[in-house]
Amino acid sequence: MVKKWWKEAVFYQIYPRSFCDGNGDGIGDIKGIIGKLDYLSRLGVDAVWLSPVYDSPNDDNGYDIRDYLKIMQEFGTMEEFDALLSGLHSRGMRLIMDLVVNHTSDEHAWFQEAVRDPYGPYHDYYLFRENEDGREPNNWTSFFGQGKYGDAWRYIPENDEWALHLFSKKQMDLNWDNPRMRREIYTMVKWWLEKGVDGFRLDVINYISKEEGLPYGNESVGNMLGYVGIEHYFYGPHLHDYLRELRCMAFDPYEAFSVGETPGIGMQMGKLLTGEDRHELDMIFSFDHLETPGHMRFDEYRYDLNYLKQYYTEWMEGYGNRCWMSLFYDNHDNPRMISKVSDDPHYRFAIGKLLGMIQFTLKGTPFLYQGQELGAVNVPFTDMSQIRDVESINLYEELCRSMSEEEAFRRILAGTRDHARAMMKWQEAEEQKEDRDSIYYFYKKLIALRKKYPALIYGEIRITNHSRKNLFTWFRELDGEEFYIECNLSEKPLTRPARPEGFRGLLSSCKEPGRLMQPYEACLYRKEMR
Ligand code: ISL
Ligand code: CA
Repeated sequence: MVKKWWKEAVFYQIYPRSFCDGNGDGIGDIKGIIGKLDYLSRLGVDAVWLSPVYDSPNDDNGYDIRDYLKIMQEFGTMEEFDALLSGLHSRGMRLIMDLVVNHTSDEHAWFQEAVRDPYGPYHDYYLFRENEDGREPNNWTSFFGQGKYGDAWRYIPENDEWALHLFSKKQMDLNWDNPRMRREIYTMVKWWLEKGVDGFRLDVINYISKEEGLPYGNESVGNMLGYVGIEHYFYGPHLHDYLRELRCMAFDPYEAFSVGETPGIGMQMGKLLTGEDRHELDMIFSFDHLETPGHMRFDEYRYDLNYLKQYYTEWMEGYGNRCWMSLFYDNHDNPRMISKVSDDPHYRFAIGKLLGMIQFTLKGTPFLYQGQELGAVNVPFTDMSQIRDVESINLYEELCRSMSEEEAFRRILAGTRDHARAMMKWQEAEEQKEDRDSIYYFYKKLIALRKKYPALIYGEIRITNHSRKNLFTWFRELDGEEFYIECNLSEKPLTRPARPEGFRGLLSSCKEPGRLMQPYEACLYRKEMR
Protein backbone atom coordinates (compact mmCIF):
# COMPACT_ATOMS: atom_id res chain seq x y z
CA MET A 1 0.00 0.00 0.00
CA VAL A 2 1.51 3.30 -1.12
CA LYS A 3 1.57 5.90 1.64
CA LYS A 4 0.11 9.32 0.87
CA TRP A 5 -0.72 12.30 3.05
CA TRP A 6 -4.29 12.31 1.76
CA LYS A 7 -4.85 8.74 2.84
CA GLU A 8 -3.88 9.67 6.38
CA ALA A 9 -5.68 13.00 6.49
CA VAL A 10 -9.05 13.89 7.96
CA PHE A 11 -10.73 16.38 5.64
CA TYR A 12 -13.29 18.95 6.72
CA GLN A 13 -15.58 20.61 4.20
CA ILE A 14 -16.40 24.26 4.73
CA TYR A 15 -19.37 25.84 3.01
CA PRO A 16 -18.22 29.43 3.42
CA ARG A 17 -21.61 31.10 3.30
CA SER A 18 -22.79 29.34 6.42
CA PHE A 19 -19.63 28.55 8.36
CA CYS A 20 -18.74 31.69 10.27
CA ASP A 21 -19.54 35.36 9.77
CA GLY A 22 -16.47 37.42 10.55
CA ASN A 23 -17.76 40.93 9.82
CA GLY A 24 -21.30 40.78 11.18
CA ASP A 25 -23.29 41.13 7.95
CA GLY A 26 -24.94 37.75 8.51
CA ILE A 27 -23.05 35.98 5.73
CA GLY A 28 -20.19 33.60 6.43
CA ASP A 29 -16.86 34.78 5.06
CA ILE A 30 -13.13 34.11 4.88
CA LYS A 31 -12.37 36.26 7.90
CA GLY A 32 -14.80 34.07 9.85
CA ILE A 33 -13.01 30.92 8.73
CA ILE A 34 -9.64 32.35 9.77
CA GLY A 35 -11.07 32.90 13.25
CA LYS A 36 -11.91 29.19 13.48
CA LEU A 37 -8.62 27.67 12.40
CA ASP A 38 -7.68 26.78 15.95
CA TYR A 39 -11.06 25.10 16.38
CA LEU A 40 -10.34 22.94 13.33
CA SER A 41 -6.83 22.19 14.36
CA ARG A 42 -7.91 21.15 17.88
CA LEU A 43 -10.50 18.82 16.45
CA GLY A 44 -7.68 17.13 14.54
CA VAL A 45 -8.53 18.27 11.01
CA ASP A 46 -5.65 17.87 8.55
CA ALA A 47 -7.11 19.41 5.42
CA VAL A 48 -9.92 21.76 4.54
CA TRP A 49 -12.03 21.49 1.40
CA LEU A 50 -13.39 24.93 0.74
CA SER A 51 -16.57 25.14 -1.34
CA PRO A 52 -16.34 27.88 -4.01
CA VAL A 53 -15.20 31.33 -2.88
CA TYR A 54 -14.73 32.71 -6.39
CA ASP A 55 -16.53 35.71 -7.80
CA SER A 56 -20.07 34.65 -8.67
CA PRO A 57 -23.55 36.07 -9.14
CA ASN A 58 -24.67 33.27 -6.78
CA ASP A 59 -27.37 31.71 -8.86
CA ASP A 60 -26.12 28.43 -7.35
CA ASN A 61 -24.20 29.72 -4.33
CA GLY A 62 -20.83 30.05 -6.02
CA TYR A 63 -21.04 26.95 -8.22
CA ASP A 64 -21.68 29.45 -11.00
CA ILE A 65 -18.30 31.15 -11.36
CA ARG A 66 -17.97 34.54 -13.01
CA ASP A 67 -14.24 34.97 -12.46
CA TYR A 68 -11.98 32.11 -11.40
CA LEU A 69 -9.25 34.47 -10.27
CA LYS A 70 -11.26 36.72 -7.99
CA ILE A 71 -12.73 36.24 -4.54
CA MET A 72 -16.46 36.76 -4.05
CA GLN A 73 -16.94 40.19 -2.51
CA GLU A 74 -19.26 38.94 0.24
CA PHE A 75 -16.57 36.49 1.31
CA GLY A 76 -13.68 38.94 1.44
CA THR A 77 -10.53 39.76 -0.49
CA MET A 78 -7.62 37.92 -2.07
CA GLU A 79 -5.44 39.18 0.80
CA GLU A 80 -7.78 37.45 3.22
CA PHE A 81 -7.67 34.31 1.14
CA ASP A 82 -3.88 34.36 1.27
CA ALA A 83 -4.05 34.80 5.03
CA LEU A 84 -6.40 31.81 5.25
CA LEU A 85 -4.00 29.68 3.24
CA SER A 86 -0.99 30.62 5.30
CA GLY A 87 -3.00 30.28 8.52
CA LEU A 88 -3.80 26.71 7.54
CA HIS A 89 -0.28 25.89 6.45
CA SER A 90 1.29 27.33 9.58
CA ARG A 91 -0.92 24.99 11.62
CA GLY A 92 0.11 22.01 9.52
CA MET A 93 -3.20 21.84 7.67
CA ARG A 94 -3.75 21.77 3.93
CA LEU A 95 -6.28 23.47 1.70
CA ILE A 96 -8.12 22.10 -1.28
CA MET A 97 -10.30 24.33 -3.42
CA ASP A 98 -13.47 23.53 -5.30
CA LEU A 99 -12.79 23.34 -9.02
CA VAL A 100 -15.96 23.93 -11.00
CA VAL A 101 -15.07 23.42 -14.64
CA ASN A 102 -17.98 21.56 -16.13
CA HIS A 103 -19.61 24.96 -16.47
CA THR A 104 -19.17 28.67 -15.80
CA SER A 105 -21.64 31.40 -15.00
CA ASP A 106 -23.29 33.03 -17.99
CA GLU A 107 -21.68 36.19 -16.60
CA HIS A 108 -18.18 34.81 -17.11
CA ALA A 109 -16.19 36.86 -19.66
CA TRP A 110 -15.78 33.80 -21.91
CA PHE A 111 -19.51 33.32 -22.24
CA GLN A 112 -20.15 37.03 -22.72
CA GLU A 113 -17.57 37.09 -25.48
CA ALA A 114 -18.96 33.89 -26.99
CA VAL A 115 -22.36 35.55 -27.34
CA ARG A 116 -20.95 38.89 -28.49
CA ASP A 117 -18.94 37.32 -31.30
CA PRO A 118 -20.33 34.01 -32.52
CA TYR A 119 -17.47 33.77 -35.02
CA GLY A 120 -14.77 34.47 -32.44
CA PRO A 121 -12.62 31.93 -30.59
CA TYR A 122 -14.74 31.90 -27.43
CA HIS A 123 -17.89 30.69 -29.11
CA ASP A 124 -16.52 27.17 -29.23
CA TYR A 125 -15.71 27.27 -25.49
CA TYR A 126 -19.36 26.42 -24.88
CA LEU A 127 -21.91 24.05 -26.37
CA PHE A 128 -24.00 26.15 -28.74
CA ARG A 129 -26.35 24.69 -31.32
CA GLU A 130 -28.15 26.45 -34.14
CA ASN A 131 -31.84 27.07 -33.84
CA GLU A 132 -33.47 24.97 -36.53
CA ASP A 133 -37.20 24.78 -36.07
CA GLY A 134 -37.66 26.79 -32.89
CA ARG A 135 -37.22 23.62 -30.92
CA GLU A 136 -34.49 22.67 -28.45
CA PRO A 137 -31.58 20.81 -30.13
CA ASN A 138 -32.36 17.68 -28.10
CA ASN A 139 -34.56 16.42 -25.28
CA TRP A 140 -32.02 16.62 -22.43
CA THR A 141 -33.33 17.90 -19.14
CA SER A 142 -31.31 19.90 -16.63
CA PHE A 143 -30.71 18.98 -13.00
CA PHE A 144 -32.14 22.22 -11.74
CA GLY A 145 -34.82 22.63 -14.35
CA GLN A 146 -38.42 21.59 -14.30
CA GLY A 147 -38.05 18.34 -16.09
CA LYS A 148 -39.55 19.63 -19.32
CA TYR A 149 -38.44 18.44 -22.75
CA GLY A 150 -35.09 20.00 -23.57
CA ASP A 151 -34.89 22.33 -20.60
CA ALA A 152 -31.12 21.81 -20.49
CA TRP A 153 -31.06 24.32 -23.37
CA ARG A 154 -31.26 28.07 -23.10
CA TYR A 155 -32.27 30.12 -26.10
CA ILE A 156 -29.79 32.88 -26.94
CA PRO A 157 -31.80 35.45 -28.93
CA GLU A 158 -28.74 37.54 -29.90
CA ASN A 159 -27.55 34.81 -32.24
CA ASP A 160 -30.72 32.76 -32.70
CA GLU A 161 -29.13 29.69 -31.13
CA TRP A 162 -29.22 27.46 -28.07
CA ALA A 163 -26.65 26.92 -25.31
CA LEU A 164 -26.42 23.79 -23.15
CA HIS A 165 -26.68 24.00 -19.36
CA LEU A 166 -26.93 20.78 -17.36
CA PHE A 167 -27.56 22.77 -14.18
CA SER A 168 -29.29 26.14 -13.76
CA LYS A 169 -29.89 28.32 -16.79
CA LYS A 170 -27.06 30.55 -15.64
CA GLN A 171 -24.55 27.66 -15.48
CA MET A 172 -23.35 27.23 -19.05
CA ASP A 173 -21.60 23.96 -19.93
CA LEU A 174 -18.05 24.28 -21.21
CA ASN A 175 -16.93 22.47 -24.33
CA TRP A 176 -14.09 20.24 -23.17
CA ASP A 177 -13.48 19.10 -26.73
CA ASN A 178 -11.91 22.49 -27.39
CA PRO A 179 -8.16 22.24 -26.64
CA ARG A 180 -7.75 25.97 -26.23
CA MET A 181 -10.46 26.04 -23.58
CA ARG A 182 -8.77 23.17 -21.78
CA ARG A 183 -5.45 24.99 -21.81
CA GLU A 184 -7.04 28.05 -20.24
CA ILE A 185 -8.43 25.86 -17.48
CA TYR A 186 -4.96 24.40 -16.82
CA THR A 187 -3.45 27.88 -16.66
CA MET A 188 -6.07 28.90 -14.13
CA VAL A 189 -5.52 25.75 -12.07
CA LYS A 190 -1.78 26.36 -12.03
CA TRP A 191 -2.36 29.93 -10.90
CA TRP A 192 -3.98 28.61 -7.71
CA LEU A 193 -1.40 25.88 -7.24
CA GLU A 194 1.33 28.47 -7.63
CA LYS A 195 -0.23 30.24 -4.65
CA GLY A 196 0.25 27.07 -2.66
CA VAL A 197 -3.15 25.41 -2.53
CA ASP A 198 -2.78 21.67 -2.09
CA GLY A 199 -5.34 20.29 -4.46
CA PHE A 200 -8.91 20.31 -5.65
CA ARG A 201 -12.33 18.79 -5.30
CA LEU A 202 -13.57 18.57 -8.88
CA ASP A 203 -17.24 19.42 -9.26
CA VAL A 204 -19.31 16.95 -11.36
CA ILE A 205 -16.07 16.11 -13.14
CA ASN A 206 -17.46 12.95 -14.73
CA TYR A 207 -19.87 15.09 -16.76
CA ILE A 208 -17.25 17.05 -18.72
CA SER A 209 -17.06 14.88 -21.84
CA LYS A 210 -20.29 14.80 -23.82
CA GLU A 211 -20.99 12.28 -26.54
CA GLU A 212 -20.33 13.65 -29.98
CA GLY A 213 -23.37 15.12 -31.68
CA LEU A 214 -25.23 15.40 -28.36
CA PRO A 215 -27.69 12.65 -29.29
CA TYR A 216 -31.25 12.43 -28.00
CA GLY A 217 -31.60 10.97 -24.53
CA ASN A 218 -33.38 7.69 -23.90
CA GLU A 219 -36.72 8.64 -22.37
CA SER A 220 -37.08 5.45 -20.38
CA VAL A 221 -33.68 6.00 -18.75
CA GLY A 222 -34.95 9.51 -18.11
CA ASN A 223 -38.09 8.23 -16.45
CA MET A 224 -36.08 5.97 -14.24
CA LEU A 225 -33.44 8.44 -13.13
CA GLY A 226 -35.42 11.63 -13.47
CA TYR A 227 -33.05 13.20 -16.02
CA VAL A 228 -33.11 12.75 -19.76
CA GLY A 229 -29.79 12.53 -21.62
CA ILE A 230 -27.52 11.56 -18.73
CA GLU A 231 -26.28 8.40 -20.48
CA HIS A 232 -24.58 10.70 -23.01
CA TYR A 233 -22.34 12.49 -20.54
CA PHE A 234 -22.08 10.88 -17.10
CA TYR A 235 -19.20 8.79 -18.42
CA GLY A 236 -18.36 10.41 -21.72
CA PRO A 237 -16.02 9.17 -24.45
CA HIS A 238 -13.02 11.36 -23.57
CA LEU A 239 -13.39 11.48 -19.80
CA HIS A 240 -10.23 9.48 -19.11
CA ASP A 241 -8.18 11.46 -21.67
CA TYR A 242 -9.24 14.80 -20.25
CA LEU A 243 -8.55 13.76 -16.69
CA ARG A 244 -5.09 12.51 -17.60
CA GLU A 245 -4.31 15.67 -19.48
CA LEU A 246 -5.49 17.82 -16.58
CA ARG A 247 -3.38 15.81 -14.20
CA CYS A 248 -0.30 15.81 -16.34
CA MET A 249 -0.49 19.47 -17.44
CA ALA A 250 -1.62 21.04 -14.19
CA PHE A 251 -1.68 18.80 -11.13
CA ASP A 252 1.46 16.70 -11.39
CA PRO A 253 4.05 19.50 -11.45
CA TYR A 254 2.69 20.58 -8.07
CA GLU A 255 1.87 17.13 -6.72
CA ALA A 256 -1.65 18.41 -6.27
CA PHE A 257 -4.27 16.17 -4.74
CA SER A 258 -7.58 15.54 -6.52
CA VAL A 259 -10.94 14.17 -5.45
CA GLY A 260 -13.62 14.01 -8.10
CA GLU A 261 -17.28 14.50 -7.46
CA THR A 262 -18.67 11.72 -9.64
CA PRO A 263 -22.41 11.14 -9.27
CA GLY A 264 -23.67 7.81 -10.55
CA ILE A 265 -20.28 6.40 -11.50
CA GLY A 266 -20.38 3.13 -9.52
CA MET A 267 -17.51 1.00 -8.29
CA GLN A 268 -16.19 -0.46 -11.53
CA MET A 269 -15.92 2.86 -13.37
CA GLY A 270 -14.70 4.36 -10.12
CA LYS A 271 -11.76 1.96 -10.25
CA LEU A 272 -10.83 3.20 -13.69
CA LEU A 273 -10.88 6.79 -12.47
CA THR A 274 -8.84 6.19 -9.33
CA GLY A 275 -6.55 3.24 -10.07
CA GLU A 276 -3.17 4.09 -8.63
CA ASP A 277 -1.26 3.62 -11.89
CA ARG A 278 -3.87 5.26 -14.15
CA HIS A 279 -2.93 8.88 -13.42
CA GLU A 280 -6.42 10.27 -13.34
CA LEU A 281 -7.91 11.09 -9.92
CA ASP A 282 -6.69 10.27 -6.43
CA MET A 283 -10.17 9.64 -5.06
CA ILE A 284 -13.80 10.05 -5.98
CA PHE A 285 -17.00 10.78 -4.13
CA SER A 286 -19.53 8.10 -4.94
CA PHE A 287 -23.05 8.81 -3.74
CA ASP A 288 -24.89 5.53 -3.88
CA HIS A 289 -24.92 5.15 -0.11
CA LEU A 290 -26.81 8.38 0.52
CA GLU A 291 -30.24 6.94 -0.29
CA THR A 292 -31.40 3.36 0.05
CA PRO A 293 -32.26 1.70 -3.28
CA GLY A 294 -35.69 2.58 -4.60
CA HIS A 295 -35.62 5.99 -2.96
CA MET A 296 -34.59 9.42 -4.09
CA ARG A 297 -33.47 12.38 -2.08
CA PHE A 298 -36.90 14.04 -2.16
CA ASP A 299 -38.78 10.96 -0.92
CA GLU A 300 -40.01 10.88 2.64
CA TYR A 301 -38.67 7.65 4.08
CA ARG A 302 -36.36 6.35 6.77
CA TYR A 303 -32.88 5.24 5.88
CA ASP A 304 -32.03 1.67 6.92
CA LEU A 305 -28.40 1.47 8.07
CA ASN A 306 -28.27 -2.16 6.96
CA TYR A 307 -27.96 -0.73 3.48
CA LEU A 308 -24.95 1.31 4.56
CA LYS A 309 -23.39 -1.92 5.83
CA GLN A 310 -24.10 -3.63 2.52
CA TYR A 311 -22.69 -0.72 0.51
CA TYR A 312 -19.50 -0.41 2.54
CA THR A 313 -19.02 -4.17 2.59
CA GLU A 314 -19.12 -4.20 -1.20
CA TRP A 315 -16.61 -1.38 -1.53
CA MET A 316 -14.29 -2.57 1.22
CA GLU A 317 -14.17 -6.03 -0.31
CA GLY A 318 -14.27 -5.05 -3.96
CA TYR A 319 -12.56 -1.71 -4.55
CA GLY A 320 -9.14 -3.28 -4.32
CA ASN A 321 -5.73 -2.30 -3.04
CA ARG A 322 -4.91 0.03 -5.88
CA CYS A 323 -7.79 2.38 -5.20
CA TRP A 324 -8.51 4.46 -2.13
CA MET A 325 -11.98 5.31 -0.91
CA SER A 326 -13.49 8.52 0.42
CA LEU A 327 -15.81 8.14 3.42
CA PHE A 328 -18.55 10.72 3.96
CA TYR A 329 -22.26 11.17 4.65
CA ASP A 330 -22.99 14.87 4.78
CA ASN A 331 -22.18 17.63 2.32
CA HIS A 332 -23.73 20.86 1.11
CA ASP A 333 -26.00 19.01 -1.35
CA ASN A 334 -27.77 16.68 1.03
CA PRO A 335 -29.95 16.61 4.12
CA ARG A 336 -28.15 15.49 7.27
CA MET A 337 -27.49 11.77 7.56
CA ILE A 338 -28.61 11.59 11.20
CA SER A 339 -32.03 12.91 10.18
CA LYS A 340 -32.34 10.38 7.40
CA VAL A 341 -31.85 7.57 9.90
CA SER A 342 -34.16 8.95 12.57
CA ASP A 343 -35.76 12.26 13.38
CA ASP A 344 -36.18 11.24 17.02
CA PRO A 345 -33.95 13.67 18.96
CA HIS A 346 -33.43 11.00 21.58
CA TYR A 347 -31.17 9.06 19.19
CA ARG A 348 -29.40 12.03 17.65
CA PHE A 349 -26.10 11.66 19.50
CA ALA A 350 -26.07 7.87 19.39
CA ILE A 351 -26.53 7.87 15.62
CA GLY A 352 -23.96 10.63 15.18
CA LYS A 353 -21.37 8.67 17.16
CA LEU A 354 -22.15 5.45 15.32
CA LEU A 355 -21.69 7.19 11.97
CA GLY A 356 -18.39 8.64 13.18
CA MET A 357 -17.16 5.24 14.32
CA ILE A 358 -17.87 3.77 10.91
CA GLN A 359 -16.36 6.71 9.04
CA PHE A 360 -13.12 6.81 11.02
CA THR A 361 -12.38 3.11 11.26
CA LEU A 362 -13.31 1.74 7.84
CA LYS A 363 -10.56 1.85 5.24
CA GLY A 364 -10.52 5.20 3.47
CA THR A 365 -10.25 8.92 3.99
CA PRO A 366 -12.96 10.59 6.08
CA PHE A 367 -14.50 13.84 4.89
CA LEU A 368 -16.43 15.67 7.59
CA TYR A 369 -18.93 18.31 6.65
CA GLN A 370 -19.18 21.36 8.90
CA GLY A 371 -21.47 20.67 11.85
CA GLN A 372 -21.30 16.90 11.54
CA GLU A 373 -18.94 16.87 14.51
CA LEU A 374 -21.74 18.46 16.56
CA GLY A 375 -24.39 16.04 15.35
CA ALA A 376 -26.13 18.59 13.17
CA VAL A 377 -29.62 17.60 12.02
CA ASN A 378 -32.11 18.91 9.46
CA VAL A 379 -33.75 22.31 9.80
CA PRO A 380 -37.48 22.36 10.69
CA PHE A 381 -38.49 24.54 7.73
CA THR A 382 -42.20 25.34 7.75
CA ASP A 383 -42.69 27.27 4.56
CA MET A 384 -41.28 27.65 1.03
CA SER A 385 -40.42 31.28 1.80
CA GLN A 386 -37.56 29.96 3.98
CA ILE A 387 -36.05 28.00 1.10
CA ARG A 388 -33.17 29.61 -0.82
CA ASP A 389 -31.80 26.85 -3.02
CA VAL A 390 -32.34 27.12 -6.77
CA GLU A 391 -32.81 23.36 -7.08
CA SER A 392 -35.60 23.26 -4.46
CA ILE A 393 -37.35 26.35 -5.78
CA ASN A 394 -37.50 25.02 -9.34
CA LEU A 395 -38.51 21.54 -8.23
CA TYR A 396 -41.29 22.91 -6.05
CA GLU A 397 -42.76 24.73 -9.02
CA GLU A 398 -42.60 21.55 -11.07
CA LEU A 399 -44.16 19.41 -8.33
CA CYS A 400 -47.02 21.85 -7.83
CA ARG A 401 -48.21 21.06 -11.33
CA SER A 402 -49.06 17.51 -10.28
CA MET A 403 -49.78 17.68 -6.53
CA SER A 404 -51.01 19.98 -3.80
CA GLU A 405 -48.72 22.68 -2.39
CA GLU A 406 -48.65 20.89 0.97
CA GLU A 407 -47.55 17.64 -0.61
CA ALA A 408 -44.95 19.42 -2.75
CA PHE A 409 -43.56 21.22 0.30
CA ARG A 410 -43.31 17.94 2.23
CA ARG A 411 -41.13 16.56 -0.54
CA ILE A 412 -38.94 19.65 -0.61
CA LEU A 413 -38.62 19.36 3.16
CA ALA A 414 -37.41 15.78 2.79
CA GLY A 415 -34.65 16.55 0.32
CA THR A 416 -33.74 20.21 0.21
CA ARG A 417 -30.05 21.09 0.15
CA ASP A 418 -30.84 23.98 2.49
CA HIS A 419 -30.78 21.57 5.45
CA ALA A 420 -27.02 21.47 5.16
CA ARG A 421 -26.65 25.17 4.45
CA ALA A 422 -27.92 26.49 7.78
CA MET A 423 -25.47 28.52 9.87
CA MET A 424 -22.97 26.50 11.88
CA LYS A 425 -23.95 26.54 15.58
CA TRP A 426 -20.90 27.96 17.29
CA GLN A 427 -22.54 28.31 20.69
CA GLU A 428 -23.28 24.61 20.62
CA ALA A 429 -19.71 23.87 19.59
CA GLU A 430 -18.49 25.71 22.67
CA GLU A 431 -20.80 23.70 24.90
CA GLN A 432 -19.87 20.37 23.37
CA LYS A 433 -16.18 21.07 23.71
CA GLU A 434 -16.62 21.14 27.50
CA ASP A 435 -18.72 17.96 27.61
CA ARG A 436 -16.90 14.64 27.64
CA ASP A 437 -20.01 12.77 26.52
CA SER A 438 -20.58 15.01 23.53
CA ILE A 439 -20.41 13.96 19.96
CA TYR A 440 -17.68 16.55 19.38
CA TYR A 441 -15.57 14.90 22.04
CA PHE A 442 -16.20 11.47 20.55
CA TYR A 443 -15.14 12.64 17.09
CA LYS A 444 -12.06 14.27 18.50
CA LYS A 445 -11.07 11.01 20.19
CA LEU A 446 -11.74 8.99 17.06
CA ILE A 447 -9.55 11.33 15.04
CA ALA A 448 -6.78 11.10 17.61
CA LEU A 449 -6.93 7.29 17.60
CA ARG A 450 -6.82 7.19 13.83
CA LYS A 451 -3.67 9.32 13.94
CA LYS A 452 -2.09 7.22 16.66
CA TYR A 453 -2.61 3.80 15.07
CA PRO A 454 -1.59 3.33 11.42
CA ALA A 455 -3.59 0.08 11.42
CA LEU A 456 -6.74 2.19 11.42
CA ILE A 457 -5.52 3.86 8.22
CA TYR A 458 -3.49 1.35 6.25
CA GLY A 459 -4.55 -1.84 7.97
CA GLU A 460 -6.24 -4.66 6.08
CA ILE A 461 -9.97 -4.78 6.66
CA ARG A 462 -11.95 -7.94 7.33
CA ILE A 463 -15.70 -7.69 7.71
CA THR A 464 -17.49 -10.39 9.72
CA ASN A 465 -21.12 -11.27 10.51
CA HIS A 466 -22.11 -10.50 6.91
CA SER A 467 -25.60 -11.86 7.17
CA ARG A 468 -26.52 -10.78 10.69
CA LYS A 469 -29.07 -8.04 10.41
CA ASN A 470 -28.46 -4.86 12.43
CA LEU A 471 -24.95 -5.94 13.41
CA PHE A 472 -21.90 -4.52 11.61
CA THR A 473 -18.49 -5.82 12.72
CA TRP A 474 -15.00 -5.73 11.26
CA PHE A 475 -11.30 -6.09 12.02
CA ARG A 476 -8.37 -3.92 10.98
CA GLU A 477 -4.86 -5.32 11.04
CA LEU A 478 -1.39 -4.04 10.27
CA ASP A 479 1.96 -5.52 11.30
CA GLY A 480 0.38 -7.52 14.11
CA GLU A 481 -1.58 -4.56 15.45
CA GLU A 482 -5.28 -5.43 15.48
CA PHE A 483 -8.56 -3.65 16.04
CA TYR A 484 -12.13 -4.86 16.22
CA ILE A 485 -15.21 -2.71 15.72
CA GLU A 486 -18.81 -3.60 16.49
CA CYS A 487 -21.91 -1.55 15.74
CA ASN A 488 -25.62 -1.91 16.40
CA LEU A 489 -27.31 -0.48 13.32
CA SER A 490 -30.77 -0.38 14.82
CA GLU A 491 -32.93 1.32 17.38
CA LYS A 492 -33.43 -1.95 19.23
CA PRO A 493 -31.05 -3.42 21.81
CA LEU A 494 -29.03 -6.23 20.29
CA THR A 495 -27.35 -9.25 21.85
CA ARG A 496 -23.67 -8.47 21.91
CA PRO A 497 -21.63 -10.97 19.93
CA ALA A 498 -18.83 -12.77 21.72
CA ARG A 499 -15.81 -10.53 21.93
CA PRO A 500 -12.82 -11.97 20.09
CA GLU A 501 -10.18 -13.19 22.45
CA GLY A 502 -7.54 -10.82 23.68
CA PHE A 503 -9.31 -7.60 22.70
CA ARG A 504 -9.86 -4.80 25.14
CA GLY A 505 -12.26 -1.84 24.83
CA LEU A 506 -10.70 1.39 23.57
CA LEU A 507 -13.67 3.62 22.81
CA SER A 508 -17.40 3.16 23.12
CA SER A 509 -20.38 5.34 22.36
CA CYS A 510 -22.17 4.19 25.50
CA LYS A 511 -21.03 4.53 29.08
CA GLU A 512 -20.84 0.91 30.15
CA PRO A 513 -21.07 -1.69 27.42
CA GLY A 514 -23.22 -4.53 28.80
CA ARG A 515 -24.54 -7.85 27.57
CA LEU A 516 -26.96 -6.03 25.29
CA MET A 517 -25.79 -3.48 22.81
CA GLN A 518 -27.71 -0.23 23.22
CA PRO A 519 -29.56 1.37 20.26
CA TYR A 520 -26.96 2.46 17.69
CA GLU A 521 -24.10 1.57 20.00
CA ALA A 522 -20.61 1.49 18.50
CA CYS A 523 -17.44 0.14 20.14
CA LEU A 524 -13.80 -0.05 19.21
CA TYR A 525 -11.47 -2.68 20.69
CA ARG A 526 -7.75 -3.17 20.43
CA LYS A 527 -5.86 -6.41 20.69
CA GLU A 528 -3.61 -6.53 23.69
CA MET A 529 0.01 -6.87 22.71
CA ARG A 530 1.92 -9.52 24.62
O1 ISL B 1 -26.37 14.53 -10.51
C1 ISL B 1 -27.17 14.87 -9.71
C2 ISL B 1 -28.36 14.06 -9.48
O2 ISL B 1 -28.22 12.82 -10.05
C3 ISL B 1 -27.02 16.09 -8.92
O3 ISL B 1 -27.40 15.86 -7.61
C4 ISL B 1 -25.58 16.53 -8.97
O4 ISL B 1 -24.79 15.45 -8.67
C5 ISL B 1 -25.20 17.48 -7.97
O5 ISL B 1 -26.13 18.48 -7.89
C6 ISL B 1 -23.86 18.06 -8.40
O6 ISL B 1 -23.39 18.88 -7.40
C7 ISL B 1 -22.37 19.78 -7.66
O7 ISL B 1 -22.57 20.54 -8.82
C8 ISL B 1 -23.68 21.42 -8.82
C9 ISL B 1 -23.78 22.25 -7.54
O8 ISL B 1 -25.04 22.86 -7.47
C10 ISL B 1 -23.58 21.42 -6.31
O9 ISL B 1 -23.62 22.21 -5.16
C11 ISL B 1 -22.27 20.73 -6.48
O10 ISL B 1 -21.88 20.00 -5.34
C12 ISL B 1 -23.50 22.31 -10.00
O11 ISL B 1 -22.27 22.93 -9.95
CA1 CA C 1 -19.84 38.30 6.59
